[in-house]
Amino acid sequence: MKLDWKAESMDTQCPFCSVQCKMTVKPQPGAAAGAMDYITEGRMNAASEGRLCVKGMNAIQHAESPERLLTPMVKSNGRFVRASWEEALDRIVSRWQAIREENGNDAVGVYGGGSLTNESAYLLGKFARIALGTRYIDYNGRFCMSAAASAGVKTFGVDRGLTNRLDEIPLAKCIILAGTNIAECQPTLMPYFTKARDNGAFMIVIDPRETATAELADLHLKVKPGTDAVLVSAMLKMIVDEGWIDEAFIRERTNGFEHMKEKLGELRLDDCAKVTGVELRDIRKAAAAYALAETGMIFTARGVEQHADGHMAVRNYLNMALVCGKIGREGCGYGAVTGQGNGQGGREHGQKADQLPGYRLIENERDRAAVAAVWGVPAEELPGKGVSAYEMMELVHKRDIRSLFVMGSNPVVSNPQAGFVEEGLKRLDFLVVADMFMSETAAMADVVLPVTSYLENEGTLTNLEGRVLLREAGRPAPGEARHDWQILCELASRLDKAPYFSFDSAEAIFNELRAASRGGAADYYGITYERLRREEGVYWPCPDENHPGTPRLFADKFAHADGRAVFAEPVLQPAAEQACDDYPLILTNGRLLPHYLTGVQTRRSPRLAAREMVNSLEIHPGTARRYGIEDGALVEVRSKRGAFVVRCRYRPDIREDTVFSAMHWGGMQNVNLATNPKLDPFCRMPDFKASAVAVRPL
Ligand SMILES: Nc1nc2c(c(=O)[nH]1)N[C@H]1C(S)=C(S)[C@@H](COP(=O)(O)OP(=O)(O)OC[C@H]3O[C@@H](n4cnc5c(=O)[nH]c(N)nc54)[C@H](O)[C@@H]3O)O[C@H]1N2
Ligand SMILES: Nc1nc2c(c(=O)[nH]1)N[C@H]1C(S)=C(S)[C@@H](COP(=O)(O)OP(=O)(O)OC[C@H]3O[C@@H](n4cnc5c(=O)[nH]c(N)nc54)[C@H](O)[C@@H]3O)O[C@H]1N2
Ligand code: SF4
Ligand SMILES: [Mo]
Repeated sequence: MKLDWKAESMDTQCPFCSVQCKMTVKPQPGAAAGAMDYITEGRMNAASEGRLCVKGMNAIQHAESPERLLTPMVKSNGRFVRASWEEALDRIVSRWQAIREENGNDAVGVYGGGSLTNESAYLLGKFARIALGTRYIDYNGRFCMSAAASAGVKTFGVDRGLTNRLDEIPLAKCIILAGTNIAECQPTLMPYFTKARDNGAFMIVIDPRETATAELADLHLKVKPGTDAVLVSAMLKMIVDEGWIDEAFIRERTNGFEHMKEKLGELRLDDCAKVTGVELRDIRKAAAAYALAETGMIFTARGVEQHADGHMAVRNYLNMALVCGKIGREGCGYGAVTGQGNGQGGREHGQKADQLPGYRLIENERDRAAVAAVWGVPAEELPGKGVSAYEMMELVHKRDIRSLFVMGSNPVVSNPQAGFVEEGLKRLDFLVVADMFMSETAAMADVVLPVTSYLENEGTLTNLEGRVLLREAGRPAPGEARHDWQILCELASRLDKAPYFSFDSAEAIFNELRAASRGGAADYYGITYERLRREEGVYWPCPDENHPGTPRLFADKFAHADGRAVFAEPVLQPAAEQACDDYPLILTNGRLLPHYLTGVQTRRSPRLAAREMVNSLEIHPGTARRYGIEDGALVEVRSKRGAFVVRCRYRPDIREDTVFSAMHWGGMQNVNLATNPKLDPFCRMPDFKASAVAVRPL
């Protein structure tokens, strides 16, 4: 359905975070004759309840930006020139064919993103495996909640962001918000938490900084970055030693408690206080408040997860939920607060190195056979497992990967140790980027393909609750921009794989996705566009069209074969890089309210950009003075990997041993020039959030 964009209101969904607020964009006569303005209003729906934050309200500005890419761009003698789609696609395919003939199929890698719709993410996975026949595909979600995802799979047997509905949050009597800054990152969810507090919930925030979210807290544990796993071990020990546990729940619904308890015996609480920088008295207060409350919920996000032990840190938080029996019943649960608009769906349908649609595993014979049957290929033809996002960058650097196809990410800014990544990308024989804008990564490409935005590109996205939503977007594509999935179909057809990619709508792709996910952990089979329109969203798993969907997980059993959840061994030592004489401070990083990820979109939205024009370093005034740094001074922040340059901003409420910078800028302001690429052994998440650094005034 195409709309007369200039005359009619249009319903769509915010292009940014995982809440996926529904919105209506309304045209208004502009100030100048014949000009058009648009206002964006929130639309009633179960997650955002009609609210929008400042990013959603202003998203229209980047979609309308004069910087939108309108034609394919091809590099010639180091400069971009406009090209027709024919030229651009032919050039890509002929270069790929040459590279594959010379170096094998695995010489072409694919790098996706969590902003892509389910349809595009699904098709990108199929494209890598069927059209290119490469094992190398991964996506930016590896940097996002991969630690929580792998932890959920190990502990519960399945990973879905929230185990319960958002509207149960006000029923919780104690809430732990660990490394999650909801007030800036999912602002429209804040009323659920203020309601809980108004209902008498005890609120615990665990963060090295006093964030806007921490203003909610009855108790704020100002943890040292990278030490959550140990902090939680201390809480667990107190809970177990005091007998504040749910014995019946442990007996009937879990495995591994005794082993965990035994390991806790080795923990020395005094050491925990030293390691985490949190006083034992406060740790005990938090443990008691959560364990003794009638109901309770735990939420984690990137502050806990983006570490070399992020997987175990999350598993330890899940240990807390299990030991207290606070999961699977009303007002209880766990939430990995997913990040990107389709961070959840993007991790379910095959963009990940080890994964096939429906959360199936590419190394599992039955899973391979099921998906190969839907795709109509012999299972042996599907490539095996590849490597994680950052490890792909290492292969790029080594020139094992000669060409990269990036769809929906800006990896040169968002990868750890960004200097090394940039060096690698320069060594590629051929870089292709599909984007709406000339991002930092696109600027390095040989061919850039213009794609449609949330106003133009219809498709489904799965929000942080695991609720599948249909984004209806009816505006015609600007210029010659195309949908991501259309580009994949065009390329596949030129690679002689047209029969596997003959889709004429997002809905047609979704119908194949439904079949491919059928019987998998993330089963979408019962979800149809028609249902999504009627019901405004369906929670997976939903195995057939008469199934109501699954708002609350684990009510009777967990997803492991025996129906039980599994305790993890508690962590006794942090894995993070430690401060030393040369690098005496710990750098952590994260987000600011008005910007989104590497800022490609929000820096092009004048009203958002105006709120934070440049990056800065948050530093405690006491610490700053020790290094002779005045408020507002330009500083260099250096780690073993590299340095970035920003102005500093005094922040009396940050830990004195910690500095913080945002991730929304590239170039010399890029915090990732200094971050640590050490990977978590379970999920291959880089150690983004704790790097030893030195800060000096310039
Ligand atoms: N405004 C805005 N909203 C966004 C995004 C955005 O870019 N901008 N991005 C979206 C995406 S993709 C994501 S993944 C989410 C991210 O959402 P969050 O994870 O909430 O965001 P961050 O700011 O990265 O990190 C959260 C907090 O972790 C704290 N922290 C740092 N180190 C540690 C630690 O070791 N332990 C603990 N407990 N806390 C620590 C930081 O101080 C920070 O306040 O937000 C989504 N929403
Ligand atoms: N230091 C540090 N680094 C981090 C993090 C951190 O907390 N600290 N967080 C990590 C996390 S959680 C994440 S999610 C990553 C994200 O980092 P990136 O993957 O780099 O994410 P974006 O900046 O959103 O880049 C997405 C690009 O895709 C484009 N785009 C948007 N929508 C679409 C679409 O529908 N199709 C196509 N083809 N393109 C589109 C945008 O214009 C933009 O250029 O960064 C990670 N890096
Ligand atoms: S950024 Fe997130 S909270 Fe804000 S309007 Fe968009 S989806 Fe909603
Ligand atoms: Mo993310």
